[in-house]
Amino acid sequence: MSNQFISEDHIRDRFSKAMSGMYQKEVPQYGTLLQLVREVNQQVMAQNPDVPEVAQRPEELNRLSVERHGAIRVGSAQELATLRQLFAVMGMSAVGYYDLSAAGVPVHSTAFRPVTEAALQINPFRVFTSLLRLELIEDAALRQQVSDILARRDIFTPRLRELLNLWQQQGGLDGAQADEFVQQALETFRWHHQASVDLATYDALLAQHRLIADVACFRGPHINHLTPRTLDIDRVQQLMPEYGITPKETIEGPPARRCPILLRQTSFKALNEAIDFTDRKQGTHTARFGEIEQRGVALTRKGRELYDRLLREASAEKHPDNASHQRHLSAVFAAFPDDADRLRQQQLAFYRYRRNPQMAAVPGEDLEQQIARGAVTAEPIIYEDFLPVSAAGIFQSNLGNDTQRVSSGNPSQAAFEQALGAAVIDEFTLYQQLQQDSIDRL
Ligand code: OOG
Ligand code: NI
Repeated sequence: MSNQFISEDHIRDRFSKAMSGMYQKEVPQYGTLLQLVREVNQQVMAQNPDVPEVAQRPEELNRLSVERHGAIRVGSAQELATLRQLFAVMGMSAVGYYDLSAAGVPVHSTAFRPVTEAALQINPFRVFTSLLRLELIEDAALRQQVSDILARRDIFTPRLRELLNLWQQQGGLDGAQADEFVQQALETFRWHHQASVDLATYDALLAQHRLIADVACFRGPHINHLTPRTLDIDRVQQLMPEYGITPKETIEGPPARRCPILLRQTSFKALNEAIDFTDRKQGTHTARFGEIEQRGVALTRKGRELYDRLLREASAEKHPDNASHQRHLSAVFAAFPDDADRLRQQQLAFYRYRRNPQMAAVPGEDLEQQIARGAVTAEPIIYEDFLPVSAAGIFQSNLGNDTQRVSSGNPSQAAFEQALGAAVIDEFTLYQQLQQDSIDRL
């Protein structure tokens, strides 16, 4: 029986491709961005055959061409909890907790993503998922209105709910059911030209916070961006205007380095799209954009503390244009070691260790001695998660400069997990485990 089931990884692969197809149709500028990223990735690989992202692992090439992340924002605990089940069908678990209220955005978030090495290799598709924090809306009447609107909608199709039950009963989905699941799941992420409220309600929520209007005024949590992975984000940022795309002013995250760390991101500005309201009035809504990312090595807690400290230090000085922002960042990040030996020896970053089959092991040698002799290689473990300060920067650039900020609530991982119906996985534990597994295999 169970061998008729399609693996979770392949359902995820189909879903991420279907989602990318849908988003290219809905937002043609995203298709242009994909084309630009493909061209730049090809140039980088042609000019620099030993670019670390691919030279060390040819199988990374498959990953690079399918890799995407996306983001959605939901309004209630029930919606979040059902999403957890939906993503479980595709082998995606909630990893990490991100408090965005610290940056004036009334949400907290997690990333649904695959967690095993094998699953990440097939397709690392992730969905950054935010839950509106109604308690941060100060106006009590408005808070009640939003919660009433949200209580009236169902963001999942009836057939999707049936398929989720079937998956639970059977322990999997066969080929036809998997295809149907992908189609039904896609409906949750689709754009709606029609709002579920009248224009006056939309305007009132917009005035409270743009994000509240985005979450509450539509039938579903439209996917608001998709993000391919590039091998040269500085080049793509520079080329965007030539392709008719307006980039966000600055690239988020660490500066360019010889050994890339964590995650660098930039996006194009959200489009202003025509909306029909329930009172037949016309208006517009600004939500959907495109983004690119470049990923580097995952940092240990110690490395992450250093990153956070340097980023804070750098933020004391504002540089609105990207070139001077990057120069300033590079100067501050001179304090972050930039060679693999020091990153490893100071336990700042995670590595995957492999034995060189051509060289014999020498008894009594420690790991660093084996690496120095070339008997063991250390390759960076790629960071698969997100960065709250960068995420806030992406949110802000798409909410417009007139955005009202909410007072920063306390981060509340416990409340988030209660809504989710499960604990989120700690990302550091995952990377530590991958590194340890590779050491054990030596
Ligand atoms: C999510 C923004 C965060 C990222 O890549 O950091 C994000 C959103 O705008 O809903 O996607
Ligand atoms: Ni993103």
